[in-house]
Amino acid sequence: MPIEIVEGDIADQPDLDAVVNAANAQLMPGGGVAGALHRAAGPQLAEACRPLAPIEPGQAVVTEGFALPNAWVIHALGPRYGIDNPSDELLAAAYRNILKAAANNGIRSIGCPALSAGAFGYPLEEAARIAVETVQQHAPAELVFRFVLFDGKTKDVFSRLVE
Ligand code: AR6
Repeated sequence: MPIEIVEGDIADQPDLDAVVNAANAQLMPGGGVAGALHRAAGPQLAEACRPLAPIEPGQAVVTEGFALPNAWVIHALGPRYGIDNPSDELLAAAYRNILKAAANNGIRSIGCPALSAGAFGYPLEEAARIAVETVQQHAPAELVFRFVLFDGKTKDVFSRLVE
């Protein structure tokens, strides 16, 4: 299963079935990825999220994509580093639950940011290692999985791990 690594905006990946939101527990618009996706999807996304919240660290839930170019959004809650413990297991669980959500909804291609590596404070190298290892171990061969990373440094760290 080839993992794709690109530098870009998670809200601008029109060729994929689903994008992953680095959500908060309330599934509401926030900063970072959640802000970008809710802005691009429009207010219907928050309405669709409301009955699904709150979620626990490591969980993932699915909604439509509304005004996004993607049919689906998989909302995953990463751990707040050092606060939601054990952070490494919860981060791996989030990626496994993204893959489960994809399988349950017939999703064949996914764009995904670096969960927990922004506002939630996870050290980049560690967050990237868990992300890449978990996806490599658990993604089915036919799934397209694209890490969409916001800056060159993050992209370089992920690229090195995938090689
Ligand atoms: N596209 C791709 N990656 C992005 C984008 C984007 N448009 N914007 C930021 N990143 P974060 P978290 C990168 O903070 O750490 C929110 O406020 C960013 O540089 O979005 O899981 C929520 O409401 C970083 O590498 O997610 C939650 O409260 C990575 O995406 C909280 O932040 C994740 O950054 C979630 O924190």
